[in-house]
Amino acid sequence: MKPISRRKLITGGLATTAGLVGVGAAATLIRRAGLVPPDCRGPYGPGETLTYAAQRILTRHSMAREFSRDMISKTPFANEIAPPTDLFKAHQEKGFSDWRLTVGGMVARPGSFSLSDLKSMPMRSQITEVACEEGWSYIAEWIGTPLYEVLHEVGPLSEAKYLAYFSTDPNWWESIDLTDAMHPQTCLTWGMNDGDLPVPFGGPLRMRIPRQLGYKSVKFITHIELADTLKGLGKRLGYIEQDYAYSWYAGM
Ligand SMILES: Nc1nc2c(c(=O)[nH]1)N[C@H]1C(S)=C(S)[C@@H](COP(=O)(O)O)O[C@H]1N2
Ligand SMILES: [Mo]
Repeated sequence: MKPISRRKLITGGLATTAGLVGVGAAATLIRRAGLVPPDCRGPYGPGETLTYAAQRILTRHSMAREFSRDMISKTPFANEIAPPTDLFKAHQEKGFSDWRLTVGGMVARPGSFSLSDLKSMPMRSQITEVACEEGWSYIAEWIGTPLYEVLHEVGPLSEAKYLAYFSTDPNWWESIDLTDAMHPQTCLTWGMNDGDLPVPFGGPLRMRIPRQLGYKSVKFITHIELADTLKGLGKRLGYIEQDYAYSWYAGM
């Protein structure tokens, strides 16, 4: 007998629910359970909902694979990045001593953290893979502050559902839900392979989300915003107004 795939199981489950309680009620249930990704029009929108719902139900607490030290890539490949702005260059000249990460939006205590503030919190080192949607990948050791440590400092309000993160590069920002934000492997990364995080790899501060594709791991992080909706946060996060066709949820 062929084993039933996880995806089929979920498809079947959602369809059965719809059959039992009616399409409208099922849609409400699915939405209430937080299973609709924000770039999708609704529970029955295209594949995105299925992928997201399946991962949320089956893998909420699962971990991205961590590798042994001998599997660290000898020549990690840094994707091309936008030329640094004058402001970034000024920070670079000062060894990033004035770099701040600000955290605002739906939090009880908005905060501003220097790199040394972040480094004084409990840290995590993990050997994980960066996988680009274009097909290449590499493995490196990433050292940083788990995002949940920072969230603990600022106190997310109970209405907060999403977390958007912004960089000095205005074209690159992303968002995740609070499940991924609180995940133990989601880290504000400042070190790589036993050294400071090099600028081509996102130094001085990069969001690493090893459970999702490379484009969610935004480099040069300066600001984090918590919100109950992604509408109105900006062009990239409007439902179908994304600049490019990447899906919002990029779980792997
Ligand atoms: N600020 C910024 N972050 C970014 C990018 C970028 O161009 N600018 N590229 C993204 C993409 S598409 C990928 S696949 C990874 C690549 O990571 P790497 O340069 O460490 O290989 O970074 C992501 N983060
Ligand atoms: Mo990418």
